[in-house]
Amino acid sequence: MGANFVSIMPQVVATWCEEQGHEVTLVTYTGREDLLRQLPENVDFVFISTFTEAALLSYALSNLFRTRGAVTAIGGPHARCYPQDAQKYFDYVLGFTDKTLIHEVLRDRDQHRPTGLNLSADQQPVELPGVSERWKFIEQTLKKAPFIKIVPLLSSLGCPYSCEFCIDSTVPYRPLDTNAMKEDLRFLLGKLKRPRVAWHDPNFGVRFDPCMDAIEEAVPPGRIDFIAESTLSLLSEDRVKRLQRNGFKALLPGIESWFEMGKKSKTGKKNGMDKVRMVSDHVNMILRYVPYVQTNHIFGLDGDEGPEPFELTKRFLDLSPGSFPAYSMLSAFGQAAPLNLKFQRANRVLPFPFHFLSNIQMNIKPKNYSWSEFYDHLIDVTKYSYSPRMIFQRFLANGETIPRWLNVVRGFSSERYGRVKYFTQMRRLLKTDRQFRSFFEQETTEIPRYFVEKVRKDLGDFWEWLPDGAIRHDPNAYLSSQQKTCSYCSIPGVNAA
Ligand code: B12
Ligand code: SF4
Repeated sequence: MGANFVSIMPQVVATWCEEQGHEVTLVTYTGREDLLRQLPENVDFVFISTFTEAALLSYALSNLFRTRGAVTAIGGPHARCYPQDAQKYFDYVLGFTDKTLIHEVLRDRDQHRPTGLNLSADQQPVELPGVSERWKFIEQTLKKAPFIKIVPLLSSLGCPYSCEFCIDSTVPYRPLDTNAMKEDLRFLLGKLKRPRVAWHDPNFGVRFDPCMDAIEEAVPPGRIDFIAESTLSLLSEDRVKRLQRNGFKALLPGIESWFEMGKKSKTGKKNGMDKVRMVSDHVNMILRYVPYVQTNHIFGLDGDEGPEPFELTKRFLDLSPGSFPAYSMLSAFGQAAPLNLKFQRANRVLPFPFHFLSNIQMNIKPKNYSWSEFYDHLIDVTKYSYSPRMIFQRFLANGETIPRWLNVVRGFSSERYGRVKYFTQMRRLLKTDRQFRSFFEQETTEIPRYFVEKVRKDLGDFWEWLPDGAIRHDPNAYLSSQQKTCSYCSIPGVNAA
C-alpha cells in the first residue's frame, strides 16, 4: 500500500497491543521493500492488514510466520469480505475490531487450525487512539512517502446512505468525538510544517457543521491541506466555499452511474444526458473553489446497457475537463454488500484469483454485455479520458501547480497505460485463448495460465510460501454461509460453533 494511502487501523492495532505491554514492530509494505529482510524474526503473534488484491501475499506471509511458530491474525477489507477463505490460512480472522476484541485475542493467543476463529465486535469502534498516541507509527510510515506526506484521519465511521453495492450500506453512520479531532489536528500542527490530512471517512461531511466548526477552532485558515471523499449531495456551494476557506484541496465525489444512484448525487430521477449536465455543473462549481476533484465512476452495473454509459462519461469529461475521472469495474467483494448475494444466487461471480480484485477486474459476468464488448468500451473510454488532448485540457482547467501536475502524471501513468494495457490483454486473450475464454464464460473454473503466471511473477519469493490451493476461492462462499442452518438453534446463517 503506497505510504500515503495506508489505513489507520494497523497503527491503531499496534497502539492497542503496546498498551497491553507487548513489544510491537509495524511494517508497512509499499511494494518496494525487500519484505523478507524487513520482517522481524522472533515474533509470537502477527497481525496482517490487507485489501483483497494483496490477500495471496498475506496468505504466504501467514504460512511463513506459522512455520516459525507464530500465531497469525488477519484484519481489514479482505477479512471483512472473505472471512471463510481467510479462516483456512489464519488462526484469527477479525471483522469489526475494537480494543476489547484485540485484548481478547491477545489473551487467547492460541493456534486455531485447520480453521481459524472468525471474530467480530458488534459494531465499529466508538473511539480510536489519537494521532499523538499513534505518532511513532505514523512517522515511520511517512518516511516512506516520497515528496508529499499525507496523514490519515477519521471523523466518522459508517454511512447513512445505502448504495447497495457498498460495504458500508448496512453500517450505521457514527460520528467520532470532535474534541479528539481537534486534538489530532493541533498535534499535527505542532509536528509538521505543513500538514496534509486525508479524511478516510467513507463519506466525509455528513455532519458538516460540527465537523467544520471543529476544524475552524483547531486550525488557522490554510495551515493544513485536506483531502476528503464526499457525496455530491453534501456539497452545496456554501459548503464548498467553507471547505475552500479551510484548506480543502482535493475532493473525491462518487458519481457511480448515469442511470442509478440519483439520491447520492442529488440528481433525483434525472438520468442519462440530463444527469450528465447536472453533475457536470455541480463538479464545475466545486472546481471553482477546490483545485483537485476526482470523480468516481463505476462501469458494469446492471442498469448499464450498450455504448451509452461510456459515451455519456465522455460527454461529462468534455463538459468538466478539470475533473480527474477514476473508474472502477463493478466487483462483488465476497460478503461486502447484500447485493453480492444477488450475483451469487444468479451464479454470476467468477473465481478470479484475489490478486486481480482491485476494482480493475470486474469479477461479475456483465448483465448486458459480452466480455469482449465490455472490454472494447473500457479501452475506448480509458483512451479518451487520458488522451494527450484530455490531459492538456485538464492541465489548463486546473488552477494550482500540484493538482495540475498530479493530473498529468496520473493521466500518463497507471490510469492510462496500466489499464489500457490490461484491458487490451484481456481482449486479446479472449479472442485467442480458448481456455481463457471458457473461464470467462464459466464453462470451466480452472484458473487460466495467464493469471497463474502473473501471480507467480508478482509474488516472487513468496510464491513458494503460498499454501496449496490458495490461488482458488469459492466465489459463492457468502451465499453458502447464509444457507447453512445451524443444527443447534435452527437459524439459517448462524453457526453455534
Ligand atoms: C478510505 C478508503 C480508501 C483510501 C484509504 C485506503 C486505506 N488504506 O484504508 C484510498 C482512497 C487510498 C483507497 C484506495 C483503494 N481502495 Co479503498 N476504501 C476506503 C473506504 C472508503 C474506507 C476504509 C476505512 O478506512 N474505513 C475506516 C475503518 C476504521 O473501518 P473499516 O475499514 O471498516 O475497518 C474495520 C475492520 O475492517 C477492522 N480492520 C481494518 N483494518 C484492520 C487491520 C487489522 C490489523 C485488524 C486486526 C483489523 C482491521 O477494524 C476496523 C474497525 O472495525 C472503504 C469503503 C468503506 N466504506 O469502508 C474502501 C475500500 C476499503 N477500498 C477498496 C478498494 C478496492 C480500494 C482500491 C483497490 C481501489 C482502486 N482500484 O483504486 C484502492 C487500493 C489502493 C492501494 N492498493 O494502494 C475496497 C476494498 C475491497 C477489498 N476487499 O479489497 C473497499 C471496501 C471499497 C469497496 N470497493 O467496497 N481506499
Ligand atoms: S454514499 Fe458512499 S460510503 Fe455511503 S453507502 Fe453510498 S457508496 Fe457507500
